Amino acid sequence: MRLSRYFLPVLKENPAEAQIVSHRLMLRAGMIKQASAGIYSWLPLGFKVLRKIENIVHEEQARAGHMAMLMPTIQSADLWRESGRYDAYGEEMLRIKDRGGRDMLFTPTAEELITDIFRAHVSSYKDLPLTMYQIQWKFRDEIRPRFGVMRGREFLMKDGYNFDLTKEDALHSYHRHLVSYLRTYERMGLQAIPMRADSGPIGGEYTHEFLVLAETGESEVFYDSTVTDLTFGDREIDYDSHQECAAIMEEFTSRYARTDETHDEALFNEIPEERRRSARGIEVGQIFYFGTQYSEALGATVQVPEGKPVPVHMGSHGIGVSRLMGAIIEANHDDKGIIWPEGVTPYHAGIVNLKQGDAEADAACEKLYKSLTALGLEPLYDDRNERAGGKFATMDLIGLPWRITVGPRGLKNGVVELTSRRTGESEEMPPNKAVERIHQIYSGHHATEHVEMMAKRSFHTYI
Ligand code: 5CA
Repeated sequence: MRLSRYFLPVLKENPAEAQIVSHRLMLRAGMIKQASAGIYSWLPLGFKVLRKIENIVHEEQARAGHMAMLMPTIQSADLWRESGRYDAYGEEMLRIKDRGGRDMLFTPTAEELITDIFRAHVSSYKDLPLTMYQIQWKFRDEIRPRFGVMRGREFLMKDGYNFDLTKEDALHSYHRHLVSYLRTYERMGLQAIPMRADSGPIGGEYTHEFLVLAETGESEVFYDSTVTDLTFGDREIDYDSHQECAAIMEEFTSRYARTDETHDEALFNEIPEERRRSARGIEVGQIFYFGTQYSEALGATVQVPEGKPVPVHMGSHGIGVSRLMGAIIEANHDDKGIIWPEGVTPYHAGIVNLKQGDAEADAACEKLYKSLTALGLEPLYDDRNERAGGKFATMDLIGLPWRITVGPRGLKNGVVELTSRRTGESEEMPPNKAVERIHQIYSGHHATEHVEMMAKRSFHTYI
């Protein structure tokens, strides 16, 4: 992409309405524009990052054996009356009437609709286990939408639903989700800690929230400081193994880590004092096991070899896809702007031409652009007729992790400059070396990883 043709409405001034840094930076970097309270348009740069986040979610869901599908945003109230949640959900639900006077609603979550699909098509225990998910817009009429995409009214959520024959199988699904979420967040450069939480209007006996520690987080959390030493890394795991998933669950949830809703002061005080922490966190996901609550209400049963049909055990699992963008920025920025982790960066590298119009500099930039593109990478080339300071400020603000600076002086010596946005360190090298380095850096994050993974798991495909 060439910046001269890109739609990047960068703001010079700090927008007064933004109270936290991620909201401020997303507005300043021209990523989003508010349409009305808690409802945003996603401009090209913001949309690109949103797609990157979605892709990581899709890839990790596929790895865990879950199928992607898509349900409508507008649903009939009838199903929600059957489950009893039409009245129970309260003011957060946006209720709509169609021209025939029928009660409709904009989905805040989709347990009812997925259960309806299940009961229409699944009748035998042989079709279990089954896990499907979607990434779809949700609407919750929050009293206080704030902090930009962090607490929106319209927001993008990954919501997944599992159907199992027994409680034991459903707990395996719960553990499998926990493991896949750990991987998902780490690939986005985030440490999200699973914490015992309260189930709220979704209901159910088991639930964990995933929290990214940040001063601007809306949740108050309490934890044993040793939980922050845990990382999942690139270990291989067999998602079909109950045992392996349960062991990871145990490893990541046995230490004290709770949100304020479930906080237990007496238990907390059993941790040595120097390890007790209270902090703020951003909730980027939540997993639930709720047994047969919805399947009984909606009649989602399966025939078993002996006896009467039995209600299936269910769970649901959410990731705040649009909220994640705010969380990633809260955790990765400095006073000049955003610093994207490589896994979600909108463009892999910026190319800054210090002297646009200089034949040699222009030619070197074009060559870099073509070489990077040929390797499957996406460069963003600042080919505008602007002074160097302005170009650097834009690159720093939009936060691409790597910048190649090209100028006539360096080219005389056969070099360009490669700069890391995170450390600020620069190194001079020949252009082809810079291309090689960037290629190397991203090879671990490359799409082929997904292709290889899909080839290994043959029992379903997604998209
Ligand atoms: N049905 C379940 C799981 S599929 C569910 O709705 N869970 S939830 O209520 O916890 O939402 C899932 C995730 O969506 C949350 O962890 C949070 O990251 C995100 N989320 C919830 N409300 C908002 C909001 N108003 N703005 C942005 N993200 C939100």
